[in-house]
Amino acid sequence: MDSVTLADQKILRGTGGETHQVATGDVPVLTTQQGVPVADDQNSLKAGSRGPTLLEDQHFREKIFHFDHERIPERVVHARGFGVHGYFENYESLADITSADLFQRPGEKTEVFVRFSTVAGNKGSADVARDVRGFAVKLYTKEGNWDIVGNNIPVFFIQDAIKFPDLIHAAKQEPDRGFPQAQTAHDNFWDFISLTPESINMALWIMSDRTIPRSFRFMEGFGVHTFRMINAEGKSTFVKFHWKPKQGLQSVVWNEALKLNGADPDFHRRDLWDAIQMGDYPEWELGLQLFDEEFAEKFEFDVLDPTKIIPEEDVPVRPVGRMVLNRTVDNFFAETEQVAFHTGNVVPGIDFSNDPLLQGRNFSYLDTQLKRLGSPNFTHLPVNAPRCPFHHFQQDGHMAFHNPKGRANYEPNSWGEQGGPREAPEAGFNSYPEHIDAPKQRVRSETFADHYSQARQFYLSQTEVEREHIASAFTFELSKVETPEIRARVVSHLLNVDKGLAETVAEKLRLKPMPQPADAAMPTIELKESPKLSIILNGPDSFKGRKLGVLVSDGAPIDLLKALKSAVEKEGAMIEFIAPHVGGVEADDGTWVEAKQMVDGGPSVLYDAVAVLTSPEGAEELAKEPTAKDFVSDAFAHCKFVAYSAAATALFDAARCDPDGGFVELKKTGDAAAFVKTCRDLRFWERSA
Ligand code: HDD
Repeated sequence: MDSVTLADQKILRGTGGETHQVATGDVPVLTTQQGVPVADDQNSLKAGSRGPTLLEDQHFREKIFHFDHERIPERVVHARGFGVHGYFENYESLADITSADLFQRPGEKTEVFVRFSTVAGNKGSADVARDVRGFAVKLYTKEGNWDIVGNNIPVFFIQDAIKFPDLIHAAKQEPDRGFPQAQTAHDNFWDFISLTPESINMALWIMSDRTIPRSFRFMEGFGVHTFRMINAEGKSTFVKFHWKPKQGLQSVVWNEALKLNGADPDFHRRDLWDAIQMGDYPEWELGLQLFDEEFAEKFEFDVLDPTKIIPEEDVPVRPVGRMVLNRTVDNFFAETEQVAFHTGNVVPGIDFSNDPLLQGRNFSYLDTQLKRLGSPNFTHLPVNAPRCPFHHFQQDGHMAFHNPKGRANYEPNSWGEQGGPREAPEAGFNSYPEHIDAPKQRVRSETFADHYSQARQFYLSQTEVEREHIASAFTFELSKVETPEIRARVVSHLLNVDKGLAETVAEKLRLKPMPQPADAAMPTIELKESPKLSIILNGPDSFKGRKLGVLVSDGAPIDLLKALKSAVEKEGAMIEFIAPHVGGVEADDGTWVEAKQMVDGGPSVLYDAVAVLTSPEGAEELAKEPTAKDFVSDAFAHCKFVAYSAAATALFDAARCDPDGGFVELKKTGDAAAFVKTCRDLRFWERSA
């Protein structure tokens, strides 16, 4: 419904003083769900002005009835998510590899819907929890919907889907107490991990900064499993899917994450919303790692094992198209809540591998949608419906919108052209006819048995700073584990990954005595480092899409302020002013500078870099504000770059910050552009050394 402005309305006062906004002109009339015009939406029907409410009040009853049923079950995992629309654009024809229609024509655009999510937290939890991020993409192709239901980490905790309920039970709130919410720093989670050696590679990934991304825009996505691509001749090529952000990779630091969750629990969704509203559309390239049976045979690990990667240095990622996210939803519930992804949704030309986790997922997703959305007709909801024509004989059920016309609702039938849709043996979806001749058994393949080598490779591929963060994350999480035996068991696994890492964690925990290394089915092998696994080594080459927060006071130097604003905007970045009063400040030439945030509500954790532009009197005022001091000392602690006008040093003194190489004094307007260039490095990591 269009918004109603006061000018459109006639306002009447009821006898109790309540406001009646009465429809006039083009403003639509409020109706019941049956379309009956409503005369009074302020008062229920009563016997007399003070009498009991009457049962015959149909409008009241319908309104309350509907309200009582507004909630649907939240997703059992990935409950907290944020969805947006966009498109995928194909670079070149991939007809030699796959017959999938969307990859046939260069420049072809396919509509997409993407839902990013956290895994463990409930719907109302905070965005920057340490957690894996879901990265689910629905591609509405001309031959049906294809869902790549991935994560921002290319490996998973478990090898067989039968363990998924145990993993998730252990990760979510403990059942007797109902907490902790949205965090893995508790006994049950680490108990499960320490008893499940196959999860150790993933444990290294989740203790890295990958699980505290700066934004959805700055993280990779992965299909995780090996899939197949099948071409028109029926030839199969194995494939792993990658989404590479053109914005580069970026994460926050842990102390920042803790503060962010208080300052803005919606930090990630707000970031994506703001970027799209401003026309700064995030982009990812779809990359394929393509390989054949021969490679699969000789690779050190089983390509069906979802706890392993194939290093990009071994099989390069081939960019085949780009995805642009350019439209926010019209309605969160209708789209983000009701969207239903399913790994089983593939199109002709794409097929599954025998990865046991993928096979299990293919069973789970349909089931969960029925529970959550309440009807097998969830595909009729606009966000889930294919954009291409569809014809089938599935009918009836709750909320059926698409029951076909005509007499035939079965197949085969002899009704000729009126008899409805028919099969397409060639063009239709055909499974790859893989030959299988094997005994039925409950076993784990021996080719899945090496649980530590890739964990070691991941750890050694990180920069020094990132390794420290991993050690600190393990220490933090295990410090919240109350049972010493569980802490020791985790460290016993780390001993098989890297002795130095295990010793650092043990020391920080004051764990004594040092446990023995965990029993391993296979010795850890030395793999070559893979620089692509580091976030810092794959950061952006510009400050574009990032945000500078400028703390200003009355008397702020207007020339520097303007120079900074123009340099930031020239880079394609955002700038926000933070002031002691949200109304703004008066700059040194009398110009009024509007603030976006009051300093209490705009801590420096919300920004990628900060500046302090003030006058001597202004700095003195700021120095009395605890939140202004925190603004500076947090930026310092989080290794952010800081620009400042000379007077700001009084605030730095009050905040006990010693300006170092990451502090840039703006002496003249020309220094602003140089500062923004410095910010391309995102952090002054030397400070953390
Ligand atoms: Fe899953 C949701 C990703 C393993 C069962 N999963 C869900 C979502 C993502 C993933 C991104 C949210 C989709 C959305 O935004 O609506 N899941 C993964 C990845 C996995 C994985 C990358 C491992 C590689 N999942 C996995 C297993 C099972 C499930 C092994 C069960 C056997 N996942 C579900 C589910 C969910 C789900 C219960 C909950 C809500 C939903 O499906 O729609 O069916």
